[in-house]
Amino acid sequence: MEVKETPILYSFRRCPYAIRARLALSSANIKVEIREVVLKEKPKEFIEVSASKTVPCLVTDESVIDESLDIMLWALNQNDPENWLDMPDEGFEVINLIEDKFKPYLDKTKYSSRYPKDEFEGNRMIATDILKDLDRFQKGKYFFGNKMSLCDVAVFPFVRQFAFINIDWFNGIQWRNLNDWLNYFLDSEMFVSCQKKYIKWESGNSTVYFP
Ligand SMILES: N[C@@H](CCC(=O)N[C@@H](CS)C(=O)NCC(=O)O)C(=O)O
Repeated sequence: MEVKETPILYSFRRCPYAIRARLALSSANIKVEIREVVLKEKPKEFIEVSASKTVPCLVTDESVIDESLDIMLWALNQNDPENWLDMPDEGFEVINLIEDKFKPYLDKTKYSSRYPKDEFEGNRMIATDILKDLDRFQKGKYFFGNKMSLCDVAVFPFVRQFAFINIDWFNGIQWRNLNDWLNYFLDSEMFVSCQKKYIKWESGNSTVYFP
């Protein structure tokens, strides 16, 4: 019988893309060797293998998967006990909207000191309006009804990041469902167990497995 190597996941605890990759690997119950990358000191092993030099990056004995959504799909296509892939195609449109339209304004709000001061309110408002549309769009407890799907999991880490720029301000908005949805994730065993702290990986460290 062919023995497969344990895949290696280059990850960073706080990165929203890495969070969603870990959530999918954990749901699929796929064990990986986790290597915590400090983005300012990327290890040479990571630089050599990742074309984009971004985390997450999953190295299997067959390929290198450099995009978080591809890592999620790779994991869930092998094992999807919670049926996250059971989602209308519209889910991918929502994921794209968050990555392409929301993320730039999330960054401009979060890292506002890098941008002109007078643009802060406008940038934050653009990001908030996108989330308000999503809030109206939500069809139940989750985006597509009462069952969690890939879309919820792929989008959650970005909404979380935006909310915690100023959680009091975020909580002050009259959300229809989005705040309950966010809190559900934040309090879930699933998320908490994906946010364990790991020390920075260096060649020669003993192997750490996730989940
Ligand atoms: N499209 C990539 C984006 C990943 C990404 O941008 N990750 C950030 C961290 S949140 C990163 O590694 N940035 C590289 C750097 O800061 O040097 C994915 O979905 O995996």
